[in-house]
Amino acid sequence: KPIGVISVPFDLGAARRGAAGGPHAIMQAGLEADLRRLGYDVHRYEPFPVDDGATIDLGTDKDAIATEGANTAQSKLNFVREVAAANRLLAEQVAATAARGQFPLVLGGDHSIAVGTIAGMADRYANLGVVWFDAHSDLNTAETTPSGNIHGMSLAASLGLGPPELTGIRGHAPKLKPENVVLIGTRSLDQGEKELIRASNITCYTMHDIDRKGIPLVMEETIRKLSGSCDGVHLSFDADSVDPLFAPGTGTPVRGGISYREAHLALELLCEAGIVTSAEFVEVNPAIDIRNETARLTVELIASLLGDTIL
Ligand code: DIR
Ligand code: MN
Ligand code: MN
Ligand code: MN
Repeated sequence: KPIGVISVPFDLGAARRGAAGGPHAIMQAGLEADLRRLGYDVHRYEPFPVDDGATIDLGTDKDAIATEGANTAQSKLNFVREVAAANRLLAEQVAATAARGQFPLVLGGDHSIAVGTIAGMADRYANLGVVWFDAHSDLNTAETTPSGNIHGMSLAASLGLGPPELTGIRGHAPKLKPENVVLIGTRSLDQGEKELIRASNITCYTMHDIDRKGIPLVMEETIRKLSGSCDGVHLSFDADSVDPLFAPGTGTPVRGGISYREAHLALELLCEAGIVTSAEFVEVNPAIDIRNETARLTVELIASLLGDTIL
């Protein structure tokens, strides 16, 4: 079982810095040993050079920049040039990893990197499904974003909505069809995102739905839907989908998330279904974590997705 671990130390898409340390924190928490224990042949790719320090003063106050040019469209897309550059590289690396027969496992980084991962996988799968665990929906566009932060726009970009620098990576847009997208754990939506979800065929299991149906039924419905219509399935897992009680080390925590066991059970059920063809774990921010707890949770969740069982 070959697996390709791709580290993406990039966080210019986020509201605050720190998630660039995610890959290192997750490796420190013992990912590689766990994968080997589960029988995987682990291929680790060196974190690629992302355009960051060369053009960005690390002391830059992003809010100040956003306010300065608040009336221009450009101001609504913080660091879009850097985000696009990182995602072009990532898309290429993901596509190459999959072409070698390895399961691409991407470690973020902020959630803007989903653009590149999905672009790389959409090369292979014309009907790529996506399961998007997140407190948010990341469905903003330049027109609707309240923050200008691109980690809140990456799913929209993958659906072909957003700036051409992002939607056009690897030459074709859209990468995803709305009917192949399932959001799980949603509890913080901006107005434009709500309107887009209501007007589209995107499936959205909010925390309200999870409370009512329970994770087993939510996952059963998700698996049935995607296995019927998709040739591949990408799991995009934002650490903030989990309740901050269990995942404190993330940049935009929202209380009322899925519990420790709900997160595990969801990924155990995805594993059992055998439909996932790539995965990414994003928004782990060691700078605000507590004893690397969120990175350690992430290692456990990756193990559940990849076959670890209690007994
Ligand atoms: C918010 C926050 N919807 C935005 N999004 C986050 O800035 O667009 N996504 N934090 O993970
Ligand atoms: Mn090998
Ligand atoms: Mn997200
Ligand atoms: Mn989020």
